[in-house]
Amino acid sequence: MLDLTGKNALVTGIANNRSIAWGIAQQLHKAGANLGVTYLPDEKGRFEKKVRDLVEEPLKPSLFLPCDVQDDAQIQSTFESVREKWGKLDILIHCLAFADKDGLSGDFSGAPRSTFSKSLDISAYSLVAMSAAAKPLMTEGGSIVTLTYLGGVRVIPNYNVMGVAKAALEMNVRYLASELGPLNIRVNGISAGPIRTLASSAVGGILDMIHHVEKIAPMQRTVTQLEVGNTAAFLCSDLASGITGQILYVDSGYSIMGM
Ligand code: NAD
Ligand code: 0WE
Repeated sequence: MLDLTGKNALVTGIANNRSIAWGIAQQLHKAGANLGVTYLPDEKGRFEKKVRDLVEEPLKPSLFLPCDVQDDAQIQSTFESVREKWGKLDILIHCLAFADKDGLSGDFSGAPRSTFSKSLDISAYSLVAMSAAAKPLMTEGGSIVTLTYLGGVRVIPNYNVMGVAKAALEMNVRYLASELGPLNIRVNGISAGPIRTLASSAVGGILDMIHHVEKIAPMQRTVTQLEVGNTAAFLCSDLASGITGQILYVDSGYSIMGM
């Protein structure tokens, strides 16, 4: 049975009730995990309040921490808090990405250097930095799960710089899995089909992409945050004890189609 009782899980990437990370957090909670939640701090504290109001009642997280992954000090203090409060960490959910708008439309070759490096920093390097900080805390083994997209292995119009960031992220999964395997820490990615979220809705044409998936995918529909959450819970559980370094597609079968 899928059972995460006694496991401490740190979930990044919740922005609102449409976030994939929110679907994951709910399924980890349902499976009995003890949750910690991080949020991206902003000047007015709006994100903090929004995320706190969302998670507080249903999930009762025992940790609620600001963590901008562009800031090494915030990553360090996040995992220092985990060490103080929990002692050990079992599960890390990496569910965040960012590219400036000029990296998500127009000519791929037109992307500025700063857009490219910022997107790779937030969307790919952050998994390396967080895994390094989690490593000494995963003393009884562990599971690290990140979220990726088909645009990291095939060309999806306008995904542009994010596609390169996801390609780097997927290779990070393999190198990290290789390094951390001897410690019984597994590292995997979930490649989700398009879902309407804050990030995807800010992209022009997401609804057209969803309709395309509904036409082409074997299951003739998109996937939900809670379906992705179930797969994440599986990957974090002992049911997946032999799985590491993999990218698991949760996309209604879309990616198998050639025409
Ligand atoms: P979302 O907007 O709900 O989540 C993105 C999160 O990234 C937000 O919580 C935001 O605060 C966080 N973030 C951005 N910059 C950050 C920083 N510097 N430090 C810390 N956090 C930061 O959107 P989502 O669609 O749920 O995205 C979550 C993940 O799922 C991303 O990795 C995305 O690439 C991936 N994904 C999304 C889809 C989709 O169609 N929505 C499909 C496949 C994969
Ligand atoms: O990974 C993503 C979205 C990532 C994302 C979205 C935004 C919009 C707002 C990263 N950075 C930003 N920056 C912003 O300013 N997805 C998989 C969803 C997505 O985004 C696309 C897609 C799909 C699908 C962009 C172009 C084409 C398809």
